[in-house]
Amino acid sequence: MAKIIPEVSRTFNEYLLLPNRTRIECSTETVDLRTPLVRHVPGEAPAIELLSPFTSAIMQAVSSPELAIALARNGGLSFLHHNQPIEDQAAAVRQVKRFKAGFITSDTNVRPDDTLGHLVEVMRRTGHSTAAVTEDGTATGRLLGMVTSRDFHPQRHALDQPVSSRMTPIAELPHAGHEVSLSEANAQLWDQRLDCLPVVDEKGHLQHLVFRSDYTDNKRFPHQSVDANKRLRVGAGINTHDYQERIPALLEAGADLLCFDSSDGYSDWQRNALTWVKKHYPEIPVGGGNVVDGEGFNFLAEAGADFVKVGVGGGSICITRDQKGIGRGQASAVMDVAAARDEFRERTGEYVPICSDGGLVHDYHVALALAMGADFVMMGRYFARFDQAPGAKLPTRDGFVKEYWGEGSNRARNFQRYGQGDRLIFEEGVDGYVPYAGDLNEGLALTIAKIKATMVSCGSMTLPEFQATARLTLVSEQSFQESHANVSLRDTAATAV
Ligand code: RVP
Repeated sequence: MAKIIPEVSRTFNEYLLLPNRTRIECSTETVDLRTPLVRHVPGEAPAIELLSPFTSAIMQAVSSPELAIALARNGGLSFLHHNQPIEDQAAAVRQVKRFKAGFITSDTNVRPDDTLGHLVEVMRRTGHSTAAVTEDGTATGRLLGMVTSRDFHPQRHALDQPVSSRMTPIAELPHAGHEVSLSEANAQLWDQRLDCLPVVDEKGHLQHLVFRSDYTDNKRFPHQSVDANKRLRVGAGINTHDYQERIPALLEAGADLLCFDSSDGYSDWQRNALTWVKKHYPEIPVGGGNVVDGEGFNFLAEAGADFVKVGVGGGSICITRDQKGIGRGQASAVMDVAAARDEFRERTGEYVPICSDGGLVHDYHVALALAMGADFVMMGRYFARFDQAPGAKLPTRDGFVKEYWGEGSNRARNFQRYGQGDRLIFEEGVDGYVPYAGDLNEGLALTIAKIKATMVSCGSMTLPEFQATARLTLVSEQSFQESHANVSLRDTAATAV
């Protein structure tokens, strides 16, 4: 007969934190959310740590270069998804590593012989009113001029005219060489009263645009995740199928760390792949997962995983539990794996961080996951709601939504993740929408503020202290009801998550 685990499989909604004594020096200004990302000896600094314990899911609908840049600037980290050709994923890594604050890669580009009508269409699509005119119409082609929405009017100028008829040609266009610093670029913007300064390389190919409005941008992000050369950090998802070809390309592009992405990481496939990575690239941190218990954690930690992701079936777009009857309540999974991690540390003298992946619906769930022992969290739905996520933003009767689809859905067809052979035989994910939530910088700042406030109530100034001292209580269905407002709300905005 099958073995039945006596503990009930529980999830975050079933728990609340009890307040602990808050000392005077413990405030939201003094709370430090620093956390280790990779295996290390306790007491020694980990090779990579995050100043905010957030990573974005290894998903098409979530981890694009734009999102990775925004998240790393806020102290977290993205794992760029592997459900794309190797060269595309490597190019995405390169895009993040080449990011220079204030130096924008132009996303609104046309050729000189494109029509003004085409330009209007491109500007409408990107929402930007400044376009680079390059020889081949790409962001890195030879720069021939610039054209802005102030240079023509769709009612005044024939839309079948070429862009070249209205652009400012390069000979008359102030621009800078690629060695220009941000402060020099800004000086030029102000001295010459420009809105935008194109930066070109020695062959005249466009590299970046610097806008006047980005001038103060850099000061907004004191906690950025950066490498020794001050470049933003970025991770890359890999699978157990083509890793031998994919990894060299990702590392060549500058990926800081890797993570095997699988709905079930407790497998010989993943152990063999981890062994291969550790043999060929011992200096590169690589995570494994997903698992839901101590047994799975030990298996991957012993195979060399530098961190282990926890969670099966709890993702907001996930139907693995419906389809296969596999999974575990996320709270039980995190607490079980955290206990195994601590036991592994006692036994081996090495600390292997764990990540709670999926099923975090409310901001306070993040605090619960951290209190339960997670070193950091991974979220898909949460990040998919922001401007920087790749899904389309669509209007509905009640406001805007963003597209969000699972890697196990027919839309993503990520068969490498689901171990169903070389094609997806049945879906393990759905294709849907999430409420649009605006700019990541603002949304994440709010979430961080709430987590810090929770930690202050629990009297903790650091995450290790929070994990060591937090007290959790199980809630009954009745007390869960009591937790919500029990009046008719005047302002519905107050209920928005
Ligand atoms: P959520 O944050 O609840 O949206 O969950 C995101 C997580 O769900 C991912 O990090 C991944 O582990 C899992 N996932 C991704 N696709 C699917 C699926 O199609 N079933 N599940």
